[in-house]
Amino acid sequence: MILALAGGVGGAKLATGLARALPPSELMIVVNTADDFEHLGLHISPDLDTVMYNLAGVHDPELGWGIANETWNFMAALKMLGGETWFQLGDRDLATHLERTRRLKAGEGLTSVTQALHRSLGVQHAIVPMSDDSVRTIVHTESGRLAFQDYFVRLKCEPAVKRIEYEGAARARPSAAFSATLGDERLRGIVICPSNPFLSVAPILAIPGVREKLQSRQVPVIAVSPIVGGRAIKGPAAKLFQELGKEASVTEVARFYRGLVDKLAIDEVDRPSMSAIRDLGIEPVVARTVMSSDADKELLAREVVSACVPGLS
Ligand code: FO1
Repeated sequence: MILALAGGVGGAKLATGLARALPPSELMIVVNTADDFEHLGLHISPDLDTVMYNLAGVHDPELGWGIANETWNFMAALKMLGGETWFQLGDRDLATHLERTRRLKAGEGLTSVTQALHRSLGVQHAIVPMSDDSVRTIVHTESGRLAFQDYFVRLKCEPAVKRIEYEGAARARPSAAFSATLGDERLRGIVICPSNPFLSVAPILAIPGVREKLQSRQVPVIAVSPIVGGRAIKGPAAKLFQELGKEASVTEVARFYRGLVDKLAIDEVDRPSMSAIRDLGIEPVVARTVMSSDADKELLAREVVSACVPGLS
């Protein structure tokens, strides 16, 4: 079994590739939930939904989030009423948030709600939240303390970031399925998707016991760099590295994951950084890390799985 840690659009792309390469019994995808928030009375879980829509094949490939061929009548009506429209909720996507919120309010946990949504959309692979407890990313910026979606969507990642906090992480427990996978004797490798290290992966690692469990496992851990040739494939990763006083490079990604990963998949253009990565005790694996098509996603998934467990994919 392979455990994948994912968040954001890069995470959803590799998760899709992994789901194409491995049967449901051999893959567990654990997703960041620190981007979750309450909005218009609804519980929104952007990363869980992005992975779910991608695996269900209904995602919007242009936006990277939401559902393809979406309609926006709800947003237009809300705008007419003078409501809050900075966070776009499509009509079909809205149903997901309504149903999730209804079930959570009725007392179900986030893992159970997520499973029910997956069943309805025909997703067979296991995608679970990192935790059923509330963890919220707070971004401390030049303009003050910002809730994650305020920073990310409303302010378009413009304020310079000084520090990032994962509120609630210290009290959170990994979801039962995540915990069980970490202790599962069938676990053969761990893949950290090309998700934003600070925004998508760090919240997962901030849950007490997770980093230690990952480190003490006797299975290979491979991360895929979200930085290619000094730039982020999507999103603010490069900007964040710089604002936090680091260079946006695969070597800094390696430094971020030092002590946790055995291998780092980097793109062909980053070959010159191979020896610097090796000096950090991490084995670089050159792969095609930019995923445009489903075939790219599957190819990269097969490469990272076989770098972890030769012969499995
Ligand atoms: N991202 C945006 O940039 N603008 C939006 O209006 C927006 C709405 C949205 C609605 C539902 C959903 O599941 C995701 C949505 N996202 C939107 C994406 C999301 O905020 C980010 O991609 C993640 O939180 C970062 O991984």
